[in-house]
Amino acid sequence: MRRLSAIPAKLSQRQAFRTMSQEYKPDHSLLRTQHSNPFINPTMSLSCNAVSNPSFETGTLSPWHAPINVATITNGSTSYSGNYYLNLQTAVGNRGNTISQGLRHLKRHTQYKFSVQAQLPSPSGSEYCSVYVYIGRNATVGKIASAQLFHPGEWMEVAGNWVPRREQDVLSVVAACDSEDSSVTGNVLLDEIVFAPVDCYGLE
Ligand SMILES: [Ca+2]
Repeated sequence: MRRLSAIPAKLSQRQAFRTMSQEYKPDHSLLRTQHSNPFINPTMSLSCNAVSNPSFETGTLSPWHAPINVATITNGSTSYSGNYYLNLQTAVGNRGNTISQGLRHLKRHTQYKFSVQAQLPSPSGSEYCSVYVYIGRNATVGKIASAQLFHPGEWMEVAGNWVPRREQDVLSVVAACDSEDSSVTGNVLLDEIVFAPVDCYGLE
């Protein structure tokens, strides 16, 4: 008798849960504020970030382009997010090396936010290194962000804003290091490169 009476009780709990599930509608405005970092929400990252292989988690450089033998994808606990990061060697004469990739389906007249995590590996033979980011062919006209890195072993966000003028364009990230001995090359670590409309961050 007890078992018979228990079964309807369980059924009614299930029915109640089903009803609650059907009535539950996620609040997307809440989702945006809570997940301001698009990497916390994989769905948002896919729909928002215009950058492919943004955190180098494929373990390869593609579809980023770089000069031969200066861009190394590394696996280790140093990474800012995921398992991999990019180790970009800078050029002699205190000059920069660049990674770039073509972006598609950009929304014109829409405010985008760019950010990249950058770090000087320790030890560093350079006085400081810098990161410079631009869109298109002209590094001056297309400048999005720049920053100087002074403190080895710390990830630092380099961020800026941009309004795309074309649906397709090229994103370039340059790393250069400054040393008294200009024959020395430096290294800058890069990870989690995001270029996404600001409304994806819940900033609108
Ligand atoms: Ca990563």
